[in-house]
Amino acid sequence: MPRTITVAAAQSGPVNRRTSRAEVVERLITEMRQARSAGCDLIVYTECALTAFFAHWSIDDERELDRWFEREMPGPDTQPLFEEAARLGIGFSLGYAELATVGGRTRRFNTSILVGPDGRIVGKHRKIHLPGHAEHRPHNPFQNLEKRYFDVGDLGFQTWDAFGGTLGMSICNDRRWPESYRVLGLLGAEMILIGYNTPDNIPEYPELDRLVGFHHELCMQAGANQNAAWVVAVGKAGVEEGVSQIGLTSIIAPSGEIVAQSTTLGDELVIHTCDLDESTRYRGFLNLEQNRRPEFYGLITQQVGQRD
Ligand code: CDV
Repeated sequence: MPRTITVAAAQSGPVNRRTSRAEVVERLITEMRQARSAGCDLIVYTECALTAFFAHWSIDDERELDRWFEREMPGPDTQPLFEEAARLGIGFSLGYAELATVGGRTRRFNTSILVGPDGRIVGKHRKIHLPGHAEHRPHNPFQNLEKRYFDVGDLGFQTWDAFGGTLGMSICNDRRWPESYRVLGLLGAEMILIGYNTPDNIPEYPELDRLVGFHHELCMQAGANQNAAWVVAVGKAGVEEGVSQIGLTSIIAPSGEIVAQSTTLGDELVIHTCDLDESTRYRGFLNLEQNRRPEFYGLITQQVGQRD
């Protein structure tokens, strides 16, 4: 029996900072219906898909900051997305800013969830690698204040049995780190879902502007191939609140090849039928089960600790 997932990577065009959650959810539902009509089993939305990416500007007032976060999922504005998914029988992955109470403390996470075709939450990832800075940099044309607005994710990397396979999630900057894919690979991930907000320039590193798209693809193609997994990477695109974002929403096979990619800087569905047995074949080629050496990881951590 072939094990396939037809997946729609739902690239998002810009979201205005004044656009309400309800309006964005309407937009996501439209894409969900299109994906289902195209035979998709799963639609993947981007990082912080419900709002403009507010880490790009400075917010001093805590109560104002909280307005960008979801206190419950689903909440009143997002419930229709869950209901429509269950009605259509399609799963989804959604990135959002999460306000949570952990150990009696209020925490803010950059989160994504995986939802099954019955509309129930299957899994949750909280972003671990937070880029940017904590202090406002008034001379920059835009900020990346993720280090101020978010706590480091406390759930580690996990996989879930869903859609006939084993799936994992990462969020944006997580994709630049080999350990994200490696841990997911060791946990058996056959498909890794990633949402991102990636500007096409970083104010402090103008010399890297020409390499932004290349680095985006390089880390994901390597991560996919070295860990025998499909990677579905979904971006914000176009100019949002003065910040130009790359798009380049991509579906990458375990061979490392990009098999489908967006061609616009707006809302666009990138669709591909992914054969999970390709992941099995590449695991065999790498002899991943035998040749991976998790017993060395503790040793490496120890050695790095000693050097520090
Ligand atoms: N949202 C992100 O994590 N963005 C980073 C940018 C700031 C470099 C990224 O890794 O794409």
